[in-house]
Amino acid sequence: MADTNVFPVPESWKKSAWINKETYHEMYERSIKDPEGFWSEHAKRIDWFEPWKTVKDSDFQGDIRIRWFEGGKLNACYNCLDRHLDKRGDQVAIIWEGDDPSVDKTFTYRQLYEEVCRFANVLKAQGVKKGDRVTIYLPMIPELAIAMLACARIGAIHSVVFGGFSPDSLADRIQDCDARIVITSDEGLRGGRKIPLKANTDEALDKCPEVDRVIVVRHTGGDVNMVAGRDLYWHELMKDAPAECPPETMDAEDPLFILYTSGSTGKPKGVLHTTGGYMVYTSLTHQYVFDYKEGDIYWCTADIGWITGHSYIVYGPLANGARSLMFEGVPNYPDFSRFWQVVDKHQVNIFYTAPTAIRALMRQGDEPVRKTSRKSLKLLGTVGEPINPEAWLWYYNVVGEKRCPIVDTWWQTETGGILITPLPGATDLKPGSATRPFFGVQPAIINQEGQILEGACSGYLVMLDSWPAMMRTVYGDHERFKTTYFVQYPGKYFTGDGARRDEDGYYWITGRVDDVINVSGHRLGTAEVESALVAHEAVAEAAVVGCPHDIKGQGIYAYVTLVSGVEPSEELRKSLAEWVRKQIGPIATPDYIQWAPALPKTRSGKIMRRILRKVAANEVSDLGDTSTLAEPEVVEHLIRNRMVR
Ligand code: 6R9
Repeated sequence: MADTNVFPVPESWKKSAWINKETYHEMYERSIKDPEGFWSEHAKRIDWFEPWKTVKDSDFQGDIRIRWFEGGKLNACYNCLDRHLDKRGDQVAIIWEGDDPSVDKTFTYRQLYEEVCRFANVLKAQGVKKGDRVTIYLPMIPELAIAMLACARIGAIHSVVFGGFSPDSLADRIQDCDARIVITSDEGLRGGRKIPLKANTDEALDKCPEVDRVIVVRHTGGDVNMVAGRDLYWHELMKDAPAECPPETMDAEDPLFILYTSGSTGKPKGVLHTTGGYMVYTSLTHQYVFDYKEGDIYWCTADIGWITGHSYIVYGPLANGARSLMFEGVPNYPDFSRFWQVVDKHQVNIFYTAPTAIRALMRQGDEPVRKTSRKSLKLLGTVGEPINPEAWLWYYNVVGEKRCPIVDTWWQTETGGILITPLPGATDLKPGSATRPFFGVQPAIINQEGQILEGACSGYLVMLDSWPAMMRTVYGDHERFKTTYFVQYPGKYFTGDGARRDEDGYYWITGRVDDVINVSGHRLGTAEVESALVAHEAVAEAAVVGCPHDIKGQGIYAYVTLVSGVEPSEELRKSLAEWVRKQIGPIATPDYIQWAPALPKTRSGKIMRRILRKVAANEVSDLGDTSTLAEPEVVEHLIRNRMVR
């Protein structure tokens, strides 16, 4: 595929940006040749109570050890708040825009500091100590950021669970990290609809008898059931809490948070991030990738329930003393202009969103965009999945009016921060390419045998060495960390993504090569959806694959074999979809359910997912090698009855 479109760095950006072409190359070289020197210099952007002893100690062989800035002492919350008080105590830290366009709120750094200290004291009064896990199940309201920072302040490990997850998913995540306290709200609000978070929590806690405290934020004021002796209201606890709370001294390698993410097998993994390297890396990338300058208004539309919100709504921006906008709502409420109305209302300069949102908005035509000004915008960003060039061009031409560079940032929950990305003053853009590695990042493309390929090539994306924000382990299961990321291709971190590198050394991410599907930028393991399906009494067997989807990027396509005696029907199809939605959450609702009297298997009994993917994608003329199929007629039946043509 020839790269017809190249968008060179605009002249003005070459001069004004933090990083230009020359500095990028110089700094990148140095970051690889002399990582110790490079990172010890850049680590100074963080305030340390005590300096580190070793910059980097990492080994991708054997037991896998990743340590950065060991011996250094710091506190993440102190870096996000306290250190800004002198210079910008009265400057806005968080701009909160509610679901309802008439509702918003701002917090200055001082106000945020006081709220966080109060809540840190509340947590302490509830017996939460350094190293304890705190599960946070909140909608996109300021209390979410406050709760995270309060945990960080006292050294507790937060585990934020996305508000769209079901009671079962919440229960799994509470149990896995053995949290004893949950923070939630009465309800969430999205697009005018209420989400019963407290009721979901109650249901989850039926399975989590260890949880003895629930703190409930009153947000919508909706009716909730408060369990005596267990449930307390946030506002009541905050009333008398002191607004001063000394930050706990943490080691660079002390855990900061756990965030669950889906993999190709089994239940979600608790990705563990630690303190020092994460803070250095997220703040550095936030500054350089978004070219953040003092005074800029920065808006990342992600939900804080995902890594993007952790790193680029909360920790990175606040460590930089930025003004970070937090949005409770959705792009199409009250109408399809909402994003751009919010941009105008708060004079947003930097806007970071997901391709799925761009595609959904593009479908509505240009008018909802054009009727807004957007003059404040100077930079656009995307994350979460590959962006198709058509959507990129629409974003560039219509939203950014050809004035704003787009940073297509590739990274993962595991990577903690952005790894492959343009820098707006340094990188000529190609629509659909995440372009080049950030400082200190050493990507490589390998073939199936694990050999590193040179020059223009395509294969699997791996990382050859660690970077400061990399995950350290799977919480409570280091073995799983090793086998998931380091065993298949020994000595390398395997990303699970396929990629191509072109003649200019630009990376083009082609999507997951494992059994993970990316639905609207949200990761889901096919195994999770399958186990939800087979838990239904009518289902004997199920296989789930991703299929192309115009807006979501990938949709969920399920093949279901019913237990004998159960007849397929439209009604059953609907109730299975509803069942999965209830088990995991709305994002996991299958788009297609095809009845499969049998699934295509090899003679050794392995489901041939490759074939199922082809049928789901309506690519039935070339199924590839089918010689190992046990019963070829099974495939013929599936093809005849496929749902997408
Ligand atoms: C940050 C985040 C990670 C997976 C990743 C890849 C896909 C993310 C992308 C992208 C192409 C980009 N992905 N950014 N693919 N271009 N710019 O999304 O983390 O939820 O863990 O998902 O998302 O497939 O492996 P996470």
